[in-house]
Amino acid sequence: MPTEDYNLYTHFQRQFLAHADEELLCTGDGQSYSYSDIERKSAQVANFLSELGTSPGDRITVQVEKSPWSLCVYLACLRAGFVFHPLNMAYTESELQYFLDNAEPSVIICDPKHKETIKNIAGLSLAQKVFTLDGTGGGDFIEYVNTAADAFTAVKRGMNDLAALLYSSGTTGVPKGIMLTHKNLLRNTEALVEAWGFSSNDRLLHALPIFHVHGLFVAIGCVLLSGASMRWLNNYNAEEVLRFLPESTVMMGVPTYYTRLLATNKIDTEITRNVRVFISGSAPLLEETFLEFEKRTGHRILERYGMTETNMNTSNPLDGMRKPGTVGPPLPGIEVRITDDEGTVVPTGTIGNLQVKGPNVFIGYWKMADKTTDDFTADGFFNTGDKGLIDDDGYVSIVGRAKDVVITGGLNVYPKEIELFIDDLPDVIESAVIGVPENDLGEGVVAITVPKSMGSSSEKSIIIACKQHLANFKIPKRVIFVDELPRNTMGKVQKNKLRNTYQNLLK
Ligand code: MCA
Repeated sequence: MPTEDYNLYTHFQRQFLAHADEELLCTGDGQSYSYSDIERKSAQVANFLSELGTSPGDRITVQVEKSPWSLCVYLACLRAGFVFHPLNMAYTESELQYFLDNAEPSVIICDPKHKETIKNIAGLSLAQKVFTLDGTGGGDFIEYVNTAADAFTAVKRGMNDLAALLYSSGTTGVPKGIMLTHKNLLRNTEALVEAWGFSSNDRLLHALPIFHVHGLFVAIGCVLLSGASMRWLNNYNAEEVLRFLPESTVMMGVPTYYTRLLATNKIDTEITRNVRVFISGSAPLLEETFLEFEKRTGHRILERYGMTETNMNTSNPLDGMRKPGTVGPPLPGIEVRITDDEGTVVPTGTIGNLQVKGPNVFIGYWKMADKTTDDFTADGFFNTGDKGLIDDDGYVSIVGRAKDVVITGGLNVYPKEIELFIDDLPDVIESAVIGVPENDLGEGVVAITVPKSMGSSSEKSIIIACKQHLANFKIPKRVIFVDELPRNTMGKVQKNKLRNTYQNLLK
């Protein structure tokens, strides 16, 4: 019996053929690319990378600005079976060192301004396979790619073949590589296209970065599996979004995108008249944002819930009741359950540990077999580390986190990573990093620090030191000095107390 081909690109291909001459994307400055333009360019990238000797399963590390060409690199990796390894542009040299050592890529594509740094990190064996690509299609990569053939037959992929490796910093301070297969991405995208009613009539306003699940797999996936088109903005800017809302039928974003729209006086029923659904995720959407957005536009934002390890798990319905403060029922084919700390499923309405099982769930952490075993139950559920409950209607609410993590502007920051760095600074005894409410980003990172002696260190010097080693979104917005950290009888820092004390610090 022939086995199923899970290559995600092969499943997109139907739309590439059906809509060959139609627009797939248009940039903010009006450059239009048809489905066949992107099909041919991504074939050239796949051919060029293959000619370098890259084989299916090899990692391709990509740290570049969002552009039509960066989309082609992603699609080329899918087509050729390479493992796409995207990196946030904000990562610093020391962070990059870890990712490159751990992922062991065969090829690195980076922005021209990072080339020398990355070549040094990559070392001699890889240095000749470092190519440059900037946000306008400049750099040596495209010069090489332009000479490659523009047809490529996608390789067949089995159910466990990797499509992407995405890193998430962990509670221990060490980032983990999350192994996502073609099957994970395919099954989740199919579920989302169905749940959100995507069709070739849709035009998505795409302002998200494409180095995370939200902008990469959810947004691009829904468009390419349904034959839709997108307005492709390099980053989020409320004025630009307002400019293109009238032509859009769907917008996806983190809650900050919606609070920033509300902060303008221009978001109303008229400008959103063609939008059929606004989707929010990656961070909790405050009920007040939901209600204010409905008041101003008539739209009830559809909130859904996912994580890098699982892509999307639950979604409020397209048709039917969207309940603010909930993330909706599980998507078809996905099981969600709430358990107590012993692993027993708790009754409806009870708060507990949120666990997930389904074809969307990743196959494990890269080179971390023990960590993988720890995070799965004996019956195959993934322990998300989120605390939640399921109500009588089957709607899931996320009510807290078992893991110590801050979500700022839709990005996860693990306090341990920042504490380890600050604690190592010469004038610091110890620190506790917390998230506190912040109007724009939802939560902001704050470092409560015990100095060797009061006045030996300054807020500014700690922030400057952090900026040299940590990506910009991890930098504390404030550093507060205290004589000692509050601890319980076991000696554990009481972060709840700190969060209470400083709850108004960034408001
Ligand atoms: C930038 N800064 C941030 C953030 N982004 N600080 C904290 N949190 C952030 N997210 C810093 C900048 O370095 C700068 O620092 C200062 O804040 C102001 O920058 P600004 O230019 O205003 O920021 P921005 O460019 O407007 O970016 C904010 C943003 C952006 C639009 C919210 O971070 C964004 O697009 N976030 C979306 C992230 C995303 O795609 N998440 C999905 C993850 P300074 O002033 O010192 O220079 S995927 C996921 O979570 C899953 C699985 C899911 O369910 O979706």
